[in-house]
Parts: sequence; C-alpha cells; structure tokens
Amino acid sequence: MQKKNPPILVTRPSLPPVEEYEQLVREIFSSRFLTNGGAQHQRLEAALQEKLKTPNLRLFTNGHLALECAISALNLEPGEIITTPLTFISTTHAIVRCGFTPVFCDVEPDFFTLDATKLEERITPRTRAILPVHVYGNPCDMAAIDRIAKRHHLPVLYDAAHAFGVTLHGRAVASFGTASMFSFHATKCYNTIEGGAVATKDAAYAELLNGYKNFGFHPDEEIREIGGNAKMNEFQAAMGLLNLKYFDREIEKRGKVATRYRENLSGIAGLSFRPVRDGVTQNYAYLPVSFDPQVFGADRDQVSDALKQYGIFARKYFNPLTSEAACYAGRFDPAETPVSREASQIVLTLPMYADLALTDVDDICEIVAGCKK
Ligand code: T4K
Repeated sequence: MQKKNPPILVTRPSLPPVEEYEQLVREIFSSRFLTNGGAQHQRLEAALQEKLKTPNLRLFTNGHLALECAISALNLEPGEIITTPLTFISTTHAIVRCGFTPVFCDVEPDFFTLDATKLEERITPRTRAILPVHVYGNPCDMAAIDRIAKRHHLPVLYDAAHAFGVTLHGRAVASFGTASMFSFHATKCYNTIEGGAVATKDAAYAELLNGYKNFGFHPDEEIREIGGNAKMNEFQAAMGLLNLKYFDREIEKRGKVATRYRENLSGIAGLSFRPVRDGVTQNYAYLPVSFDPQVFGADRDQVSDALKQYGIFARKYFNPLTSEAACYAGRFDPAETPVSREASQIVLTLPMYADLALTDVDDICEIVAGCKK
C-alpha cells in the first residue's frame, strides 16, 4: 500500500459550497453588522433551538467559553463539581478556571460515560453541581444521573461538545439536566468554524447566559453580571446556517463510514468498538476503537505508529486523562478512576469524517488488522 499523500487526518471539517457562503458573506458586508447578535446570529439561534428541540439556546464564540459561562450562570457557592477525567482538557479547565474543585468520578466500562452507580459516593456537603460528558457522542445514562442529582438538589450541566444531534429514545440530549453545552469547533460533526452553544429549559438561566457572554449587559443596559466576551460573530453564524442545511446528509455519510469500519474490523479478537446505548440515534462524532494488547498482540501505540507510517494520523483521544495533565500534577489521583485510566491507554480514535472515502477506510482497516499477532 502506498503512503497517503495528502495524509489522512483524524478528522476533516464539513464545508458547504463556497458560493453559498460567499452569498451570506455579501449580506454581512452590506449590513456592516459583524457581531453582537446580528441577523445571521438571530437566524442561527432560532434554527438551532428547533434542531435541538430546546426552548432556549444561546450561541458562543467557542464551546470552552460556553462551558465557563454555563458554570458561572449557575451562581453556585464555592465548592466541588463532579465530572469525569476521560475528556478533552477543556472540561476540567472550565471547572478550575471558574474557581471550583473538580472531583473525578469513574466512567462505565461499556460507554465511557459517567458511571451513575459510582456517582453518589462522590457527593459530599461541598458538591455544587455535576458535569458529565457525552464522550465521543455517546450519551450518558441521563435518566439515572438526573434522578440522583434531583435527590441531592444539584444542577446537572452536560458537556455535550460531542453530542450535537444525538437523541435518546427520540428525545434530544439537550432536554436532559439543567443545561447542555455543545461545541461547534471545526473538528466537530457540526461546525461554525469555532463556536458553541448552551441549551436549557430554564428561561431565567438563559437570560443569565446572555449577561455572562456579553460583559454582563442586558437589553435595559444594566450591567448585572461580571461577564466577559464570548459572543459568536456573524461569519461563524453564517457558516453554522449553511452547515445545518447539510447536517443530515453529512451524518448519513459518517454512518456509512462507521458501518464500513465495523464490517471490516468486527470479529478480530482483542479489538473492540464501543457498544451503542439502547435507543440512541448516533452522530458518529468519533470512531474510538479499543485494543487489548494481551489478546490483540499489539498495543494501541503500536497500531497508531503503524498507521503513521502510511500517512494516516489517528489520535489518542483522550490520553492523558485530564486529571493527569502536567498543570494538575500532584492534585488528583488517576488511580481513583481505573476504568478511565485504562480507556486512556487502550483507545485509538480512527479517522472519521463525512468525506472519508470507503476505499481509504478499507486501507486503514487493512493496516490495523495487519498489526494483530
Ligand atoms: N468539551 C469537550 C468534551 C471537547 O471535546 C471540547 C473540544 C470542548 C469541551 C471545548 O470546545 P471548543 O472550545 O473547542 O469548541 C480538538 C479541537 O480543537 C477541540 O475542539 C476538541 N474538543 C478536541 C477533542 O479536538 P486538538 O488539539 O486535537 O485539535 P487539532 O488542531 O490537533 O485538530 C485535530 C485534527 O483535525 C488534526 O488532525 C487536524 C484536523 N483539522 C483541524 C482543524 C482545526 C483540520 O483538518 N482542519 C481544521 O480546521 O483539539
């Protein structure tokens, strides 16, 4: 097999036809309204509320600042926020940057999402909120988490960065918990170049989000919160409107890629895909594959290196665990979350995007299968 040139990266952003974007850019130019809630922004907010079946959605310049604003708008006393460490560093950084202490709960072995059976033992008198992550687009056991949170009068803020468009028994993930944060970064299955959103049933909370993302300003010009600047601009919103138009088609294509991977690689001892929770409509955000080195005969790093030799760049999302990041050295004990720790050592996320050619998937699978000893 020839080395891939250009290389195949773990993901590639979806883009609409450039002429359609040009048209919207022309509208922005003639309006001279570039940011601060212009026409494209208003259209996108309304369209996403409908898409995610949520009564209130607020747009942000990126997912990380959306998460920080969402935490701030909960108006919590200082204390602890329970989360999981098998995630992008943003989740933990947002908690810490907002002045809270992250407390790590382990993940379920099947889905790698917060293990609700271990949640209550992490709750202390200092717990202020729960921040579970729909990692790789797998929704958490939201019914169980929401039930426990209710019993302890705790808000639940879902990090749904990976879960745009995912539903559970026909119900949008955004309808669970107090609020959900979505990332619309270029590498996500739905993008606004950079971008993010918070969805919530609570209209008063949504009003606070408006303040936190815009220096604390409200329509009456009173400055009520010590907010920053996390507004989405018009060029981002225009990209979001167009990508939304093509979203279902893109997900369908991703589904075909995922199916091809499964067809090619299923039945290989020591290599496993994540199961899909009952009732879930997937968005195929990532393609995580686990390698058990004892049975497969090669470990995750060896498979990753083999792919690299052919110009194929899979990623080790999420290694290290956020609790192991250098900036948190000595603060957390990763041994307390053994399932997360093992996952971070055995998972490789293979290339996944709508335009990935099925023949390239076949080549990737051939290399992966060829690592088996
Ligand atoms: N919570 C969770 C659970 C998250 O996963 C994230 C973000 C957040 C919160 C925060 O949301 P944002 O503030 O980002 O909206 C990437 C993304 O930058 C990040 O958005 C994402 N999670 C994370 C999982 O992945 P890196 O450091 O892996 O990105 P990078 O630049 O290495 O790109 C990945 C691959 O994509 C590369 O092979 C290159 C390719 N690529 C990338 C970009 C930006 C392209 O082909 N085109 C592009 O425009 O973090």
